Amino acid sequence: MTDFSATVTATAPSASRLDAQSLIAFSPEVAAARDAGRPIVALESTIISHGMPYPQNVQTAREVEAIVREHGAVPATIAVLDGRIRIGLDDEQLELLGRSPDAMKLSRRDLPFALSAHRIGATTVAATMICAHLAGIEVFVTGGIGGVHRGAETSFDISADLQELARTPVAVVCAGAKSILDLPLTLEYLETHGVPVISVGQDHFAAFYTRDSGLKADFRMDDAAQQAAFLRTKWALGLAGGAVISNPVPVSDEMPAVRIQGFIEQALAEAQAGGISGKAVTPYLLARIKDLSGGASLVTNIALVKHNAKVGTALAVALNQQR
Ligand code: PSU
Ligand code: MN
Repeated sequence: MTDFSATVTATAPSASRLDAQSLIAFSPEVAAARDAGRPIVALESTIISHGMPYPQNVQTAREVEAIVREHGAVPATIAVLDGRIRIGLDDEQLELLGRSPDAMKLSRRDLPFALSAHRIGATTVAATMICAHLAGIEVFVTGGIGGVHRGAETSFDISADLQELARTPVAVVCAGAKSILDLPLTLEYLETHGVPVISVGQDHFAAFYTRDSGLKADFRMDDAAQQAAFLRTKWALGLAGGAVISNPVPVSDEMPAVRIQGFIEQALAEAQAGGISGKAVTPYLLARIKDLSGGASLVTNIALVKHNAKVGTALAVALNQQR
């Protein structure tokens, strides 16, 4: 009988070494926080690479991280570099991501490609949720989530963020979703997939640049302890998925609704005329609205992310206390 055991042992270990944990690299700060059982807040990177221009993107990312630290948690900005999911980025990595034209926008479908092909990748809400969950992080702070696009009944353009919210147990703190999207349909879609939308400080779902979408959120919970109790209960029941924590932009940073609506309509019309499709749609609209508003939308965008960082950090601290 031929003995194949040598060949088997020679090949098997390398195949079995490729598990999720071997694809993750923690920064020293995040690794220390994990060892100490401290609260950690995940932060996305598509907002850095595709959501804001350089250098405001890198500057904002650092300031948001500082807010998380100030309020008692450890920030973990997530991206793909050198074939690893990076949980926590150093200055050099953040800079690379913020100014590299090669940075890919990674959603669920793209993660294996960027990792296996060693590409530079920024994670969207969907991909950041996946990576945060693999890293044992329960709270993730961003600007706005993707949603059902206007005209989705013919384009089928529904962000993978919504499916991810239905399946991956991470709470996403955001300023709602932009009205470049169809917000009523976005809420319908979330309802169908069992994703709770929790509003902070008001009854209505937030609309990113403006506080009020005119649409009621499912639940209002102003208190981090209340939000944490809700999430602990959801997950104790074995209910899959996360939750949207909708935190409206502060009044002082809000944009006038009529003004922003005009820019949104124009950007949408230009996107359609230019045949922009697929993953390019959202970055195109964000950049156009920024230009049309003379940079005003960027100021609001930065302010709301910082506000979300405070609310998200309070939630991470509360979840840690209710462990
Ligand atoms: N909405 C924003 N700012 C953003 C994004 C959405 O207000 O930066 C980014 C996020 O990374 C989000 C992604 O996950 O766009 C959604 O892209 P799409 O619509 O292609 O799914
Ligand atoms: Mn899309």
